[in-house]
Amino acid sequence: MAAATLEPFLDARLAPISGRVVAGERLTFDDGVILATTHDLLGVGRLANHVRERMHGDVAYFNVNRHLNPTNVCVASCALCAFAEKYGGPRGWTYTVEEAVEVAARDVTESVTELHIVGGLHPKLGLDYFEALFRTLKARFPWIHLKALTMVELDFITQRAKVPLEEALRRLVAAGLDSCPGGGAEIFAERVRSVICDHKTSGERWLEIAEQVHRFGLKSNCTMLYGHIETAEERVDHLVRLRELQDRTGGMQCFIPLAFHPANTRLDHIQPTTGKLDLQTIAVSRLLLDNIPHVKAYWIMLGQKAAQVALHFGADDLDGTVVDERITWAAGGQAGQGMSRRELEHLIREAGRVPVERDTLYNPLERPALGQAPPPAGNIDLAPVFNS
Ligand code: V47
Repeated sequence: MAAATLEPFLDARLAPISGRVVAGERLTFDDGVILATTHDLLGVGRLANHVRERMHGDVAYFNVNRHLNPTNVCVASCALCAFAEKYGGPRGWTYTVEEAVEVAARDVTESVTELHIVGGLHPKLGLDYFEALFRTLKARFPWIHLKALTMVELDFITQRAKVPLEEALRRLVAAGLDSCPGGGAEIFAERVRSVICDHKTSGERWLEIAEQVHRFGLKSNCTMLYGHIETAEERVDHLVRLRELQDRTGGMQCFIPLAFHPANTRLDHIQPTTGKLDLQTIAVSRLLLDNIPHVKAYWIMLGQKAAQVALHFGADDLDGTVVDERITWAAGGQAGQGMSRRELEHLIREAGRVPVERDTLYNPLERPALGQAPPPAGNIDLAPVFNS
C-alpha cells in the first residue's frame, strides 16, 4: 500500500507516526499514548491495517478448538473474575481426570486440533493431576495440541509442588503439554493489579515465568485485560513490556486483547467496553507489537460483529470454534460459547479476507472449505455442534 493512501489524518499528530509505520520503524511509548488516546479512530485503524496487510496480506486465521476448564475452584479472589468459586463453595466444579476427558470427548472429533485448558488455582490439584490429565488426553486424542496452563497456573502449581519451574515444565511436556495460553497477564502495572487481582502472580513474575517457558522451548500467547480501571498509559506500558520480552525470547505467537466484562464481578459498577475502545486497542496493539506475529480479535469477548470489523483494524485471527467457553460467559458475555467453522469462515469472507484454518502454531491446514467440498472421510465435523 502506498504511503499516500494512509493520509489524511484528522489528528495531525498521526502524520509523523504514519511516516515511521510506513518505514517499518519501531514506535515509542509516546507514540503509543497518542495512538491510544486520539479520537481519530479511522486514522489509527488505517495505520494498523497497513501493518496487518504487510504482515499477512488478506489472510485471516481461525482454528477448530475446544475449551476445557477442569476446575473453577480458585484460591485467588480476583475482583475482575466471575468464573472462580472458593473451595467448598456451591458453584464450584472440579473434574477427576476421567471426568475431564469425558467432558472434552463430548465435542472432540478428528476435526478439532486444539484443547485450550485453563482453570482456577485449586488448592488440592497438584502437578501429578495435570500430568495424568495431559497423558490421558493424549492417549485418547493423540492428534490434539494441548495449549494449557497460564503463567499464573504454572507459578501456582510449581510453588505448591515445591519444584523448580524447569522441572515442572519437563514433567508436563513429557505428559503432553504442547504450548501455553496467554491468560492471567491482565495489566502489568501494580497500581491496577492491586485493585483488580491482588494476591495474584505479579506482573514481573508473569513476565519472568513466560521468559522461562520460552527459554525451555515452549511457545505461548499473551494477553491484556483492558476496559476497567487502567489508564491509556498503563495499557501502552503493558504492550511495551510484552514487546521487550519478545525481543529477548521470540516465544510469543499471538497477542490477544481481552475486553473486560464486568457483570457478576466485584467491578460490576464499571461500564462494558465500547466499540471505539475495542477497535482502537486492537489497532494500537498491532502497531506497537512489531515483533509478535499475530493479533487475535477474540470473538467471544468482542462479539462476532466487532471481531469481524477488527480484521480491518490490525487483527489477523479470530480464534476458534471454542464450543464451551465459561470465563466470559460467567461475566455476562453475549457472544455465545461456541461458533461453527462455517460461521467463522463466513465472517471472514464477508470482511473481504481469506479464511485460513490453522493449527495452534499457525501452520495452515489443508481442508476443503465447508459448502465447497464434502468433509474428509471419517470426519463428522461436529455437525450440528459446529456447523449449525
Ligand atoms: O486469564 C477473566 C480474563 C482470561 C474476565 O491464549 C476476563 O489463545 C474479561 O486468556 N472479563 C482468559 N476477561 C481468556 C484468555 C484467552 C482466551 C482466548 C485465547 C487465549 C489464547 C487466551 O480472561 C483470563 C483473564 O485474563 N478474564 N475474567 C472478565 N470478567
